[in-house]
Order: sequence, then C-alpha cells, then structure tokens
Amino acid sequence: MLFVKAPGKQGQSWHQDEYFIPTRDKSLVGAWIAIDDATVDNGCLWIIPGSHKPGSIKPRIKNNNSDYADLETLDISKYSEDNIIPVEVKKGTVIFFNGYVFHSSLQNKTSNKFRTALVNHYMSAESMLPWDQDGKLPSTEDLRDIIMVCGADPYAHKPIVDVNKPYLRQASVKSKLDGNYDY
Ligand SMILES: O=C(O)CCC(=O)C(=O)O
Repeated sequence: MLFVKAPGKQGQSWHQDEYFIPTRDKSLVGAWIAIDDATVDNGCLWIIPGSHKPGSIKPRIKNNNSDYADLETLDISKYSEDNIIPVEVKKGTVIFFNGYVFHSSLQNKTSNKFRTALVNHYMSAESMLPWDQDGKLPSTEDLRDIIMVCGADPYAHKPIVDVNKPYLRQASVKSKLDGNYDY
C-alpha cells in the first residue's frame, strides 16, 4: 500500500491491520517504509505500544475526529496520553509493527510537505488469508494473491491468483498533480 498524504489530507483512524487483513494466526506484520521524513506536522504514524498484547480484535466505534478520513475508529479512552506516541522518522526508515497493534495517523497540517509511505504486509505462509479486500473481492477461505518471500509454500497445490488490482486515491493524485509541493 502506498500512502501519499498530500498537504491537508486526512489520516487513517485508529485500527488494527489484522481487522482488515485477516490472517488470524497472529503472524501479520506491517513494514512501513518512510519515503518522506514523517513528522507530527505532516501526519506521521501514532502507535500505542503494547496494545497488541491481548491478541484480540477490539470493537470499533464511530469516528468523530475530522483528522481522520474514516467513519470508524478504535476506542482508545483507556490509554493515557503518555501511552500514545508519535513515530517521527527520517525517510528511509522502516517501522515494523504487529497486526494487532493500535495505530493511526493524523491529518497532514503542512502547506507544502508530502508524507509518503510504502507499506508491505507479511504473514506466515502457513496461515490462510480469508481476505475480501473490504468487499472488493468475492469472499474466499484463502485469497491466494500472495508472493512467497521465503520458505516453501504449504498450499502449493492451490493456484496463485492475480486478482488485487492497483487503484489510486483521487485526492492524493490531484493534489500531487497540482504541483507547488515540496516532496
Ligand atoms: O501511513 C499511514 O498514514 C497509515 C498506515 C497504516 O495505517 C497502515 O499501514 O496500516
């Protein structure tokens, strides 16, 4: 996933990746690669360290924060402010995070700085992946649109498919094409 957060663009509300990408064997890991410097001002990641430890998917509630583009979010009220930390990093940094960890990112408040990040998700090849891409794809017990990065594929008897198609978020593209941004 490529997150091209243009100046003014909203961020992602609090979520656990495992909610959206269901591996359910607790092997999901996000590798979040900063392509631009990520700061509080341009909408870096925020995380709640340790929030993955219960190892369960928490209920989602209505989002009322206009910093976030999403309609839902996680209830973070039981965490104190000290437990909610921004992850400011230089471009080129990779942040690895567990699929159950609470994370979010705020709106890009700058007038001229993009905050671009590339996120690759890794999981154990032994887990099935009943992922419908938020309803874009038909339900399946195991979405085999995967790339093996090491080891042997335990499900090699099933075909690999190519059904995930790239799509662009129009707001980011338009902003980038408008120019006058420092990225
Ligand atoms: O980069 C962002 O703004 C959000 C990234 C994110 O939520 C994710 O990688 O799951």
